[in-house]
Amino acid sequence: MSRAYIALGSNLKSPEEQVSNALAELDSITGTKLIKASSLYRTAPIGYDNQPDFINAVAEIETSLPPLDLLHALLALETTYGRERPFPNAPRVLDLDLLTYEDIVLNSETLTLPHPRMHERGFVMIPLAEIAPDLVIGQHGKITKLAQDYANQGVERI
Ligand code: PH2
Ligand code: MG
Ligand code: MG
Repeated sequence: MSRAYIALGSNLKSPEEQVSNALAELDSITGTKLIKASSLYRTAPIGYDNQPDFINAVAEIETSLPPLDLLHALLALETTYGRERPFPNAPRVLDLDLLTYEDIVLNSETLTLPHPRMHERGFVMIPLAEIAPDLVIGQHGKITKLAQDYANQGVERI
């Protein structure tokens, strides 16, 4: 089994429910077990401002799926929740991002590991610090240290 971390986000159609339901459903992905879930966080939108606040969380899973199969299972789950992609960073019912998979470093067209923007996003780093303070992200370093830098990004634990 391999350990991976997933970021969850929603800002449409009862976001708290979408994220809570999706956290539980990670456990129903083939060969995959939910190990830990963070609290839910209400977060200010980053990247495209003119949209509702998000609910974000992160999860630790163990899986027997290789990285690309896991990615496709996550995208399939987004689709069953009604995810649409009208433009980059658009509001969404559910976003599931693969953050890390063991300590694999990968740069392919379909998947980059670790997630290339995770270390600069408070809505990822702060929930991740809650469940995996000692995790190290490649050259960016330890989560607890990274999370401190984003304490003022409008991330509120709920
Ligand atoms: N996701 C993005 C872009 N901006 N902002 C917040 N607060 N939460 C997100 O999940 C989020 C975002 C791209 O996936
Ligand atoms: Mg995302
Ligand atoms: Mg995504």
